[in-house]
Amino acid sequence: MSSLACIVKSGSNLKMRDLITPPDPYVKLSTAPGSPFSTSVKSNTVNPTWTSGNTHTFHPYDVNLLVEVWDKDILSPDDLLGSATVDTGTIPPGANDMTINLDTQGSVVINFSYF
Ligand SMILES: [Ca+2]
Repeated sequence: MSSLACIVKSGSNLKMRDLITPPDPYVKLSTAPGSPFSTSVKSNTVNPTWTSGNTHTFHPYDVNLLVEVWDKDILSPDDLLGSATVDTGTIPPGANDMTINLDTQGSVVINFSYF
């Protein structure tokens, strides 16, 4: 059984929850059999880029990978900015950057590689 490495690279045009304050986004990845993983938090941006704290390996059985983008908040619960589902069975072999459109607005780029 192969493993699937996921590197969350960036987000683009993420949803603003109000007109003034950009979100503090982080990306959460989860599969039904596996433990969820969250990237580090980026402050005050709708176009985050991750260079660390952004890599996780799953052991999928052709499962759906749930991709969620959350806004970190200090004084209230975090808010969901958008989500998408990726069928890991459709990811081709090799290292692939995939642009994943969220159900609200914006997208995230994740590099997937089976090994
Ligand atoms: Ca926030």
